[in-house]
Amino acid sequence: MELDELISSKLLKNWPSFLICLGLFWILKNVIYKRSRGPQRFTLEEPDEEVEDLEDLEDELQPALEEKPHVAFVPGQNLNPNGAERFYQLIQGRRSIRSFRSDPKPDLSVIEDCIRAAGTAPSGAHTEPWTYCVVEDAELKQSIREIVEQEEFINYSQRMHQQWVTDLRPLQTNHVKEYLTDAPYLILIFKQTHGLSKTGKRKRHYYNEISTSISAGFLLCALQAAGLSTLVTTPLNCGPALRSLLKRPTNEKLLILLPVGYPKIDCTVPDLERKNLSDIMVTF
Ligand code: IYR
Repeated sequence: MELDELISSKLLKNWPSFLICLGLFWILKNVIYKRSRGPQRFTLEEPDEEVEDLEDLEDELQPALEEKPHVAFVPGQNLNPNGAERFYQLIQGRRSIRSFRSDPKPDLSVIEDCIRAAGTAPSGAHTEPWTYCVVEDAELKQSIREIVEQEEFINYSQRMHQQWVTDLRPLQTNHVKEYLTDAPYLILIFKQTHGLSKTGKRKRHYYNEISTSISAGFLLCALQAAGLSTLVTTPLNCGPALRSLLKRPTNEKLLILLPVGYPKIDCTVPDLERKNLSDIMVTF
């Protein structure tokens, strides 16, 4: 019997073990390949311009905060029995607004108070890893609009999955973003992926995205309390260009962009319903 005939007859007889070996080889190959590529990322996610090198952080161990004795906690309005109900009444009236009046323009001091409130949010190891950029300048708003519309055109036509575009249809959105030049203020919220210590070395910023998102939530509540309207936008693929436009450092990554002001008189909103308490809350 020829050698190749011998191999093929053995393979044919032992085909179940051959298949098992092939399967094991395939699994092993995939595990090794996945490991070599590092963690998977959502393909539409913006690539970090700068890969964080954790080894390059502060080498001497230093607590993020000064080690001081704790102080007594003085409760504020914590005992208000109607507080939650009143807050619910206020916040349930909030809607995402996409059509803004250029005037009247709210006082900058009101925006400052809202951002002050946002700055009271809890953060990982109290690192406060956020930067709020407030844009009032018309030319700058125009440049922001151009960057966003250019990317959103590609997003809607190529990057976003057909299901995503379909899901957005009831909201009547598209790549044209008039609110970016109409709204009297744009607030660009950046998360800081790391900070700088007193000695100028990189300082770890724990849970910087969660912390900044919580802070942004506080801002939404404060704006609502101030009688202002806004829209949470997350302009896909615009982060680096907007960061350079505003000359922000590379440790700051754009998380959210909010147009802020008053709605146009004829402004409409989608006819949405909210989930019931029983749909969002489970009691044990
Ligand atoms: N960023 C786009 C698309 C968009 C995405 C989601 I998710 C929305 O809830 C709304 C819009 C835009 O702003 O048009």
